[in-house]
Amino acid sequence: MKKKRFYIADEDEIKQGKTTDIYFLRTKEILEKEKITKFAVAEFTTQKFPNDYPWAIFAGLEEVLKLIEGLPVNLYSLPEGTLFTAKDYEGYTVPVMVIEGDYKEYAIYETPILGFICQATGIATKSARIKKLAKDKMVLSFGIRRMHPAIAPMIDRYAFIGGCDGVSCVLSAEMLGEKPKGTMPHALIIIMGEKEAFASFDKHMPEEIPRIALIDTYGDEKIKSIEASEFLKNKLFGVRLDTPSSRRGKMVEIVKEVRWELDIRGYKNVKIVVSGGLDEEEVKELSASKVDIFGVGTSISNAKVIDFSMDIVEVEGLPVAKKGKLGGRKEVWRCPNCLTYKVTPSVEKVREVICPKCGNKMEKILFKYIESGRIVKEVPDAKHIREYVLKQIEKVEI
Ligand code: PCP
Repeated sequence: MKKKRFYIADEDEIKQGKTTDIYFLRTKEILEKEKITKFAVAEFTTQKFPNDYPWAIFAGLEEVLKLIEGLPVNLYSLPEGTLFTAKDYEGYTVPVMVIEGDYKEYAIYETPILGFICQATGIATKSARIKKLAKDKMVLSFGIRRMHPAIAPMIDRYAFIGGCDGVSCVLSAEMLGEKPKGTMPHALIIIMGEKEAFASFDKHMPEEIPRIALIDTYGDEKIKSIEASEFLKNKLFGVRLDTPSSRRGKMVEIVKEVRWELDIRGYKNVKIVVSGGLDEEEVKELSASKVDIFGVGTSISNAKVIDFSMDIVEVEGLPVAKKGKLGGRKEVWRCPNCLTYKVTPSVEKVREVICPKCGNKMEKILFKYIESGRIVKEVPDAKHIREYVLKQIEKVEI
């Protein structure tokens, strides 16, 4: 193995299944040596979400397709960005993805597939929850500094798909086809001094970069917001409050004061950006206040994973699920109106399902994405998936 600078798996190693757990490699070896070929259907489900979330945003599919492409298997899945519940209306677990084929052909990929969807779905779900709590306010993903840089583009992709309006990472934005979003760091002010930093930012940054002055480095948020407004006048787009926790009494009150003082001096257009230690409670509380933009880091980039598992439920057409799991292949239906889920056994060949909650006709929502290793259904780009997510979260409670 070539000497690595960083402790990461590269694309080829992931594609070759080298990030698998050893016991899958041993299983594959045994099945090959015993010349056992069994057509197995395996599904991906989760028993419950972290913190009893009522719903989650399924994500990670595009990367799974790239991993599985070329293997002699079929793959069915919820579309990327689909809001789902862990259990259906009657409490049956909802399969989000199904893979089928000769088991030994896909055995070693269980680990990387789970890795892709568990973390991606966790980040997209947290991002969607924070975006919903932020109401119409902008949410920027500032959290890659808390995670291994090798996964920065992944974190920001799913933060964006989940609903964030922008990401701060240069490479992530490039891969998303977006412009990176950010303000200025305390470091610039510590090195140059406040007014010099504001003036130089304005002098050197291209016009389209919003002039957002960071005002909590040394002084009082109210006083410094006024000073920055009077210094940059109509060039000032906003002020960022990243008040350290030791000074962060009631942020809602600080924001109210800043808004009042700026408004009575005619700086009604100056936006208020808040960042630092924001999670659901803080965003919920502040979204009712005069904050315009939230900079959210750790709570999204370090979001709890969704604990998916893969389970073989059918072998050679016979139901074989282990204890605690439901046997046999299943159809997954979702109500287009209230997003309620219903799972039916495929053997029953159910043709129509009426939503038990709102009476609407439900729709099948597991689609074939891979047929004999060939991708037969494309995943839309991140922007379209984000819009799909925003439409769905309008229909549900947090
Ligand atoms: C942090 C930095 C991040 C924010 C806060 C994310 O401020 O701006 O973008 O924080 P979170 O992870 O708590 O949500 P600082 O650490 O003060 O850094 P800087 O001076 O670079 O803005």
